[in-house]
Amino acid sequence: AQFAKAEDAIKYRQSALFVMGQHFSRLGAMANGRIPFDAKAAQENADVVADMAKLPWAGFGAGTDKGAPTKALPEVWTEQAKFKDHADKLQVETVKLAAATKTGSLDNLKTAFGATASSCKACHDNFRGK
Ligand code: ASC
Repeated sequence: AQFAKAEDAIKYRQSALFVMGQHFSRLGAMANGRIPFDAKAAQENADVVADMAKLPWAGFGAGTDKGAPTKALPEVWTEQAKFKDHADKLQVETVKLAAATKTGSLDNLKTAFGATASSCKACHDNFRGK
């Protein structure tokens, strides 16, 4: 296994998701007009989001349902194919998001941000508890 103990796997996946969320919310601020659109910053943030989107899944291995505080629901392990579909979808959407930011178009960012946020939400609704 990649992790010495379940606690490390849980911290690892939470850390990747936290970093992703920080960079994703900067894109959201641009997409929603809370901060000015900065094409270069958008690209940099989207690249981090796409990189981070690859990482959390290795931290959801067998036996990592407990070992540190976690909101992950048991369905992560009992519905693994469905969980993987969500993880794969996120990665597809974040690659599209990164590509959209490279066009320099705020409209493209808005569209791709919305699609990516839907993918975040779909997985949270099914696999993340309170
Ligand atoms: C975000 C964020 C999420 C998603 C989700 C979309 O900005 O941190 O988890 O969007 O809220 O509904």
